[in-house]
Amino acid sequence: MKTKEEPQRIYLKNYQAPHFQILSVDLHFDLHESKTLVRNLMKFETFSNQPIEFDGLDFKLVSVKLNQEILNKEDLKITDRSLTLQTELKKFDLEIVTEISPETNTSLEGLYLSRGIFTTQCEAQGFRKITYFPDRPDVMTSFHVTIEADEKKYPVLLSNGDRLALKSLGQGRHQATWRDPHKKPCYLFALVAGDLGVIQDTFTTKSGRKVLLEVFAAHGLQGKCHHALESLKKSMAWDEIRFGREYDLNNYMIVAIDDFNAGAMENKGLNIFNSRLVLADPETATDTDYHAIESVVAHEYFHNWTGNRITLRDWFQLSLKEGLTVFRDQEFSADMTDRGLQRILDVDSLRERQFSEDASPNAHPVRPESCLSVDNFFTPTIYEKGAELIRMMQILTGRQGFRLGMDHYFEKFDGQAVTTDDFAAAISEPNQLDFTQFKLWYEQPGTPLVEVLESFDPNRGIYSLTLKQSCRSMNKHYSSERPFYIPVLMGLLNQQGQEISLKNQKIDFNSDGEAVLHFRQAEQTWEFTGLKEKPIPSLFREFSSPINLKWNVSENELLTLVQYDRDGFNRREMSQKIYTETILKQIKFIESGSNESALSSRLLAVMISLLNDPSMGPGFKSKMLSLPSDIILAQKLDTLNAVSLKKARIHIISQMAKELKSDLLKVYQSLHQGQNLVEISHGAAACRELKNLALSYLSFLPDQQIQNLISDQFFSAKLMTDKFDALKMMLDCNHPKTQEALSFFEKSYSGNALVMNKWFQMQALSFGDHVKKTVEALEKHPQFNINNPNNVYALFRAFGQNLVAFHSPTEDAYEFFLKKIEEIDPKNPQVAARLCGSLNIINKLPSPQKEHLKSLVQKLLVTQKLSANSRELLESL
Ligand code: HT7
Ligand code: ZN
Repeated sequence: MKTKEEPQRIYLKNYQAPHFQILSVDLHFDLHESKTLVRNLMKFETFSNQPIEFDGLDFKLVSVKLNQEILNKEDLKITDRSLTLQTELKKFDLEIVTEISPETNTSLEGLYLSRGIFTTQCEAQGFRKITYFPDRPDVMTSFHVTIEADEKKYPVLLSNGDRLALKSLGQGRHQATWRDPHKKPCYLFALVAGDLGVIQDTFTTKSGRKVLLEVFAAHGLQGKCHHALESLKKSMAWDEIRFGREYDLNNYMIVAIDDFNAGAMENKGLNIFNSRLVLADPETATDTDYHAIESVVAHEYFHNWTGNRITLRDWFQLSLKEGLTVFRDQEFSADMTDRGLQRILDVDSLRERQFSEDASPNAHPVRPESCLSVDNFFTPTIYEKGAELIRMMQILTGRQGFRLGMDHYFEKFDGQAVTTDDFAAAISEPNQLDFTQFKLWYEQPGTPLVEVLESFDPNRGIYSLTLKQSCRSMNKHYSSERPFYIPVLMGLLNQQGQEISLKNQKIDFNSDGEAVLHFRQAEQTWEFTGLKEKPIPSLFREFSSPINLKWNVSENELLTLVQYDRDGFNRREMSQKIYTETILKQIKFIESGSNESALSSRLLAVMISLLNDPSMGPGFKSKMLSLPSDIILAQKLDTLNAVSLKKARIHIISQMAKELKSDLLKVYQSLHQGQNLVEISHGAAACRELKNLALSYLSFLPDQQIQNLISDQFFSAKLMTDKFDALKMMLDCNHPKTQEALSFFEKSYSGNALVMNKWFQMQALSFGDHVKKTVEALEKHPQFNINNPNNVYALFRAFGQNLVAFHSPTEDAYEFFLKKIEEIDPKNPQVAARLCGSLNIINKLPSPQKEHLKSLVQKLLVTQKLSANSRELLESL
């Protein structure tokens, strides 16, 4: 009988290096759906007599042998989560046999079955569901793997590294052996066995290694794998040029799996992907899907150096690999598409996902100090804010200096398990910078608020710019009181919008020649001399730091920046500032019962000139004209009143549509033709984005001509983007043909799970009415399966992210939503925990909604046996 052990909170400060080494591990899998036997032979060397602790969970222990002698289970300390061995031996072999049941593993961690394919997911702590092992990233070893399985059902048998042999064993079974020449932690172990189709290609590295590239998917889907394969080749070439990183194995495999908790996993040489991030063709994938596939394939590939060759000392260092690899994939996407547009996309995503988290009770530092569940570390803060910290380092060192630092990092730490401090030291050393204060970004949670104060002395021609910083930690375990080191990329414009040279000013320029203010104190002032008139500052160009800006500036100056700033990011940023202020003002009008409109004629005039500007590309134009999302707007509100927010948005868009109708129509009609209707390319995608934005604004007009344009686009679309966007518009504006179009879509794509998810998701995210009722009905749809993470994310998570519908006081959606968490949690804690994120906004809800949600959460915490994953996130609320 195993002792019961509750999950324990773990602390960074308690880290202890292992007192042993595993020289090699030999794993033998005898694969059967309901009863798989795993033989695990580890060669140990120890440096002390302390006991060795092995993690293990949810399997049956069959036997333990020490140097081939069977150990009695009574001689070992065994709990339901660990096994402890005490031995005096310094070098020994330990063989452990376990029995697992992949077919009943609904957690999708460890070894499980997805649509008849055996697959693994070991990050963060899934390996402990396969066998007893010190499941920690600083235990790196050489893996040798043997897989035995039914020859017919599982003709393809894959693991990491080089395949040494594939042979028949008779009686319908066969066996493959694999050896990974690189040492790795067990979270990077992978195994796949199934009847899979494959496409192949090769890539020759800069030193002449010919690498076989393979993308595997269920039979018949090979035609949808080409974009992923092309993306892989581009990533391999890019990493050689930009960071001098070359691939280090003879083959690189990607496998598409339908049941997968996250997006993809960077297992050494054998990446496992959620099929939604591999499969694409023009009729079923949107432009956004194509872009996501390219960037995630790149992300996983880049992990080969940032994560796999150099890995983590402990899970608190997760951002060492994730923040850095997100930064690398963002840079790759910038080079593959358009640098300015990519930055806008990345910052929008940061604001929506990470800023919301940082303002919530579940805020945490980029390097957290404690946790209950390691799985909860895979957050926008660790990933996206982590990437911003790397980007700030690059601003401080300049691009060349950053490359020197990266080269130094790879050289110094290759093959090791290290920390974010090691990384910062590696970047600072060749650049002779002191990152002591900068590292507070890793320790303090929260988004700093930077307040701008300006003054101009016309007699002396001196402009003074004062910046004040403050930061609130929403998490009681951390303080954010110490001032951050904030790099401010900036410029000054004269009142006509021309750039003023800063050459003779007393400020710093980084090695890329960009003016950068080193803002390190709570309050700091810079003086700019020799000026004839008050300049207009352009601050935080390229969004040089992840902060919120408080700047009381006239609409005139803002509009000058919108029209003339040479920094494209800030042009768009200032347009967002104006739209945000306009919608917030509209909310105030609505709540005070006024009929006034907050949309100024000056703003409308600028929008018309933007729409008609022939020098501006369609991609940038659509970013300049798009309104901030509800999630971003909610960050500026003390209280989220869903009804006023909806009314304000409808009012502003309807007004815009009315005033800009002919210009919007002209844009739509000029772009809704030719190659834009059939071509998959970044250029055509940008045209589609702009024309569909224009049409979506027009959709708010009660106008038969517009309604016809939308339904014509839907029924005649050749590409999924056009079909999807048109259907979304129909749903959002209660178009009379919405039901007909929904049924048509459903019939057309019935059986295609990835497209059906789009159908579920767009209904759950709809701006229209009665969303909760729709979600409840869709849950019973024959193609909805609550055990499939993509289905759950498409329907329930999307609903939770639909601020207006989810928090509408008449909908009473919370009880329904918490029931779903309760239902999913025992089957798949990771998926349930991802739903909890929607509740982070709790403190912005008006009474009595807030109290109602709080009491439902308390009820769930008290009465239910929740996983550590969900418990940790709900307890903070
Ligand atoms: N490193 C991968 C993380 C991941 C993951 C985390 C928790 C649960 C399931 C998971 N599957 C993959 C993804 C990445 O960042 O590349
Ligand atoms: Zn990653």
